[in-house]
Amino acid sequence: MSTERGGGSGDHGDRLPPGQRLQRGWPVLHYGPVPKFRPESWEFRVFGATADGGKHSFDHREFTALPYSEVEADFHCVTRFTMLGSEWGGVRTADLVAAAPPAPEVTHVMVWAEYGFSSNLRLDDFLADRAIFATHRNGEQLTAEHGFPVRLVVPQLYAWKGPKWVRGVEYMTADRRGFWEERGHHNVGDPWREQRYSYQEEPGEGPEL
Ligand SMILES: Nc1nc2c(c(=O)[nH]1)N[C@H]1C(S)=C(S)[C@@H](COP(=O)(O)O)O[C@H]1N2
Ligand SMILES: [Mo]
Repeated sequence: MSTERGGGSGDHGDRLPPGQRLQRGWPVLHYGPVPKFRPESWEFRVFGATADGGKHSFDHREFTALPYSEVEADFHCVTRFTMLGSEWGGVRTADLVAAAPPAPEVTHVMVWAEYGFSSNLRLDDFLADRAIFATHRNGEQLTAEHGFPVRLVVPQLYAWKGPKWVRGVEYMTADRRGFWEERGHHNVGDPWREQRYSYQEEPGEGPEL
């Protein structure tokens, strides 16, 4: 007789989305090389449909002067590992947006990272309470492999929706697919609905492929 529940989720079952398993430690996962951080030329740009029609740019000192917050959240990778209970420190997306507001017509954002990596999000998902441009995890500065100096964490979506080495946000008045969303991954990416692949998309969940 076995008392184990499906997926071997143990007593964390209620925090494990379907098809995920617990991971101890924090794997490194990305496409391409780890970029080198150059503090003199680094800037975080906010562009596209901004409220004032202009581009906003923060150098590293200006970015780190934005309000600092901490949020507790889990991390779900579409390759099926879940890391529970990290404390992420950094700039909440809401605080960045307050510093560089979007036009009222904005419905989606594209978050841009080094080497042209990108991920698209609905504005509501991007502005979720615990969505944060993380610079720290559990009190320690992010390492280069995990996205130093800044990576996005959107806890209610699969982790590919959180680019590492973020360099900017584009405000959009219509949806457009990012890097993985163009390459077979679901446009929305809700792990609780197991939205892993683009073929699972229902009408209205993503732009045509
Ligand atoms: N710039 C960039 N960010 C990225 C990726 C990538 O390939 N490039 N991969 C994503 C994926 S698929 C995952 S699961 C997480 C992994 O983050 P980690 O390496 O810190 O665990 O980063 C996301 N952010
Ligand atoms: Mo992933």
